[in-house]
Amino acid sequence: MVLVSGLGLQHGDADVADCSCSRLNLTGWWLCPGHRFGGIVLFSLALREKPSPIPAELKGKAKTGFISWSRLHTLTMASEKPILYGYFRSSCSWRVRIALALKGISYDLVPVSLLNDGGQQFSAEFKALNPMQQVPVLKIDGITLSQSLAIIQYLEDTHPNPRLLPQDPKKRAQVRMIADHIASGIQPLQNLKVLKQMGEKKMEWAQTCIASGFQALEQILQHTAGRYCVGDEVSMADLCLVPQVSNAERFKVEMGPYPTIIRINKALLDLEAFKVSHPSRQPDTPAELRA
Ligand SMILES: N[C@@H](CCC(=O)N[C@@H](CS)C(=O)NCC(=O)O)C(=O)O
Repeated sequence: MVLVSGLGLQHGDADVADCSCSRLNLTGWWLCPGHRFGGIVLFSLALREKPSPIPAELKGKAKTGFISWSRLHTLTMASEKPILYGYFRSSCSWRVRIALALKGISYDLVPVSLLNDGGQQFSAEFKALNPMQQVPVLKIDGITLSQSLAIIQYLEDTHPNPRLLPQDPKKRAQVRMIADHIASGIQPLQNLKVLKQMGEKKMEWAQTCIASGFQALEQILQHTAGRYCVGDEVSMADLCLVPQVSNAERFKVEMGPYPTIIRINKALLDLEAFKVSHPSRQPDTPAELRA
């Protein structure tokens, strides 16, 4: 018997349900919906062997069925630990680190220094992973994803707890609005690539972009915020807010005019997932910037 756990299976997963109809080489499986990751699968190595009896502790909770070798391969691929290619100070990498921490997904980190070696994001090896030459990149479940919001959305779809997008369509749209406000309307304007073009004016440019984005955001948050950006639940909007405030502080933006942003940021930084993912606590954080 081989025990494979943490596969991200969902109870009622159509793929898994279909497996029982497969006419290919079969192996036994059990699906336990109570498991933290949604399922435990136990494989028998013998072909066309009947599934072994369900252990007493899984009786009533587990299902039995069959699975094809090709599906077994897919599931086994899916069981590999995700790999995050990121940089300690990258705000977009931090968004993804917070999501991984909140959802309790362990991962391996491959640091990509945006400064060393003229920028490791420009290496041929990294360009093969992300032609856009930006972090973060997440290798997960046999696919390679870039774009932090797309990554977070995938994590949300595959690991729905805790929820980062509210179920209510209006709140959900507000979360996306704020996330896009930061991810499309502020961060790209003060990205490293742009700042390099600005030369000596980079500080002034970054301050102007962040300040104008924050002025608008402050007004928006006055309508949407509770304890956090949208109501009282942590959402994808909050995952964008905290790293952006950190950038604002780095570029010495005067934060006085944004009391709501300051309040929400402070509340979020008290949460463990935001602490462990903080740039001052990453494996690639230089000693002088460590908390
Ligand atoms: N829209 C992308 C933006 C990614 C991005 O701008 N990453 C920055 C770090 S936060 C980067 O890799 N910059 C490298 C460069 O400018 O050369 C996302 O959300 O992931």
